[in-house]
Amino acid sequence: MSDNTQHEEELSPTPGQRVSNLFKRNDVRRTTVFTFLWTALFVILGLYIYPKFMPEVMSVDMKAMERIMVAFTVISAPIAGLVLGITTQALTNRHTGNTPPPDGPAVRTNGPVVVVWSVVSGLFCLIAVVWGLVELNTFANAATVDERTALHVEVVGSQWVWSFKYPELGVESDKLMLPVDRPVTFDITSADVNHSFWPLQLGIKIDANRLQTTHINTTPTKLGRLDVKCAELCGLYHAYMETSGEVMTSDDFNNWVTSNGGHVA
Ligand SMILES: [Cu+2]
Repeated sequence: MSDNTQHEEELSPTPGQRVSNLFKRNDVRRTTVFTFLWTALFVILGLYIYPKFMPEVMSVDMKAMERIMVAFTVISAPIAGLVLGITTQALTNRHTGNTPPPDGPAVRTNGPVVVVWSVVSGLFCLIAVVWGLVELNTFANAATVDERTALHVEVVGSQWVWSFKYPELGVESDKLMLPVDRPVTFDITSADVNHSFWPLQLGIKIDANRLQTTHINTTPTKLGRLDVKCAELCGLYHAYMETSGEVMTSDDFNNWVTSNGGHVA
């Protein structure tokens, strides 16, 4: 071993020292504080504020959708927090004067830091994948209904309206009326171009294709207003291709059926 190598080994800091040296830098400390503040803000927004702006939860599917939105916002909060933390530090600490700005070693060459961010962001991705698969299973279970007892609704999308037919009850409507707590099987098709059937509060969405029937099941679990939109760009008035509906009690639903000329099974 040459004298030169020995000298370098004595000087080269351990990984722990490199991290603690990094945190002696004022800019790194400020960035860390900003990162924590931004992360906390996004965690609070994700947990308490965003769900208030989402459609009301009226089925198991929509509950799963809400959990996914909340979980993914919280998981991504530290990443957004770090980016905005660095940005805030850079924008609030402008260098003035004629001297060149102070510069330290680049963070990207700091081994421990690189390992930490790779492992941590890898873990976030893994959690997101596992969480997504678990919720997919929730959707699969919620979609399993007994089709003999389920209410059948035939949905037709056309430029630019939705129509709903209840074959067992002899009723047709341009509003989506459903009884609460009864499984529903939707049979969906299109009269012209491709559309996508999206009753927001039920947390389901499926293509409505010409010459083809797609199926999706769910069970409304809460009384209230439904909004139905088209989620596939389908022409000039796509944005206006929407209607409303209601999840009602079984008695109210039967009344609606009979008052519209249908018969209750
Ligand atoms: Cu459409």
